[in-house]
Amino acid sequence: MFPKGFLWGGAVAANQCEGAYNEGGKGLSVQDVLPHGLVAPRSDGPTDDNLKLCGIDFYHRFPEDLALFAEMGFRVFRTSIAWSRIFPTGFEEEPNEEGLLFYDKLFDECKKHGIEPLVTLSHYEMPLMLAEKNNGWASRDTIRFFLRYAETVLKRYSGKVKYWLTFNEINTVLFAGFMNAGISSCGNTDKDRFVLLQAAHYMQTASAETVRLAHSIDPENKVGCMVAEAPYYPLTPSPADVLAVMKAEQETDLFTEVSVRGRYPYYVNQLCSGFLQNADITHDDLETLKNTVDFISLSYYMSTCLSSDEQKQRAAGMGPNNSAKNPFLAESAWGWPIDAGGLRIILNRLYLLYGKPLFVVENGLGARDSLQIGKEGIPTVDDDYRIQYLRDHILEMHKAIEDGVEIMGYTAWGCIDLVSASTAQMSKRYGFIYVDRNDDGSGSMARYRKKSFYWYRNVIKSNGACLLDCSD
Ligand code: BGP
Repeated sequence: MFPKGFLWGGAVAANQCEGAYNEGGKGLSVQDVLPHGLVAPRSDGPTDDNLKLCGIDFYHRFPEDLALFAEMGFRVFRTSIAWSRIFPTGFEEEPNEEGLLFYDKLFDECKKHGIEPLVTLSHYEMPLMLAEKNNGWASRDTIRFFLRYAETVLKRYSGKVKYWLTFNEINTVLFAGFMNAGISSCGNTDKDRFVLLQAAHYMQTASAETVRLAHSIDPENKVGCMVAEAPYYPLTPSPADVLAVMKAEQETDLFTEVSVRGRYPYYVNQLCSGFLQNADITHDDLETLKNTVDFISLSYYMSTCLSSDEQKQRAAGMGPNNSAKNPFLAESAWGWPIDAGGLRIILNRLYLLYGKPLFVVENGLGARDSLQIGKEGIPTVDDDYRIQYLRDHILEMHKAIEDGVEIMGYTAWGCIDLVSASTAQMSKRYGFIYVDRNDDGSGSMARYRKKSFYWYRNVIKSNGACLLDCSD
C-alpha cells in the first residue's frame, strides 16, 4: 500500500523528553527558563514548575523506550541533539565529551534495534548563554557557533546518522523568537519584524552551510529543512480573504523558497519593507544559500482559516497565524482544528511547488488520556480518538502518494508522552506509550502501552495495508 522502504516511526525532541537538564556537563538552554512554554514569559533561571527539567527522564530510560519503539516496528526515530549538551554555553572551543558520548549510546541503541535515527540539530533549544549574550540568532556570530556545533556532531556521528534536519519549524522564528531563536523581547513592530527576518537569514545561511558540510563529511548524508506547515483557507470567497491567504502562504513559503531554491523570492520586501536593501546579507551568504536541502520535512497538525476581518480571527494555539473558526472542522481539546484532508492538500502543494521528496516528521493529536486497568491487570489507555486521528491523517497521506507526491516517511509526533512545547504540560499527550507523570510533576515515570501502540504496530507491520480494513 505504501512504497517499499517507507520510513515509519515516531518523533520527539531532546528538550521535551530527556530531562537531566544539569547532568553530563550540559549547560542551560532556553527551554530551562521557559516553564510554561509559549503561554507565559521566561523565568530568570530553572524553576521547580518547569517539567522539561526532568522531562520523561529519557536521558536515563532511553534503552527501555527504544525497546518499546522497536516492538512497534519503528524503522526511523526522530530526535534532536541538545546543543547545550555538546557546547554548554555555546561559546566553548571544544565540545563536552560526556554529551557526545550520550548520543553515541543513543544512536548505537537505535542501530541495535535496526532503527534509523533522524536527527534535528536545533529543536527549540539553543544554549541560554548564547541567547543572553548574543541575543541568539539576532547576531551574525551565532552562525559561527552553530557551525562549530554542527560540524562536531556531523563528524562524530558520521556513519551512525544519515538523515539530518537543521532547524525545527524554522518559520516559527517569526512568532516564537525566544524559543526558536533565543531572541529576547521581540514584539510586533516593524523593527521587531526586521530583527526576526534578519535572524531567519542567519539561520538559513547556517542551515545551507550545514548542508554543504554534511555532504562533504559523508556524501550519503541527506539533509532536510523543517517547516511548520498548514494549508490556509479563506473564510469566505471575498478577494480580501483570499489575499490574506496569499500573504500567509508567502510568509511560510519564504522559508522553503530559500532552503529549497537557494534564493529570496520576489515578495520578501512585501513581508518587511526594504528588507533586502537594509538587511545584513552578504554576497558570500547568497553563495552559501545555493547549498540547498535534499528533502523538505514538515510538521502538520491543523489547517488555518483566514479572514481579512480582524474581529473574526482568534488565537489558534501554536499555529503560525491566528485562525478564524472553520465551521467545517472539529477541534482538539486545545482548540487545534482537526483536518486530515488538509494534509493531502499541503503535501500536494509543496510537491507542486518544489518537486522535492517530502517527509512528514510531526503529526498527532494532543489529548487528555485516562489510565485504566487493562487485561492481566496492566494499566493502559483506550485511546480510540488518537487512533481515529492518526488513521484519518495517514489515509490522506496515502491519497497524496496516489496523487503522485513523493513521501519518504512518517514519524508520529510524541510517540511517547512528553512535555508539550506550547503549554509545557504533561497532560497534553500524544504518545502510543503512556508515561506516568502529571502536570504537578508527580508520578512514577512508568511506561504503559496504550491501545494505539498495538494499532500502530499493525500499521507498520502491514506497511499501511491494514488501514483499509484494519481491526484495532
Ligand atoms: C511542534 C513542535 C514540537 C511539538 C508539537 C506539538 O510545533 O515542533 O516540539 O511539541 O508542535 O505541540 P505542543 O507540544 O505544543 O502540543
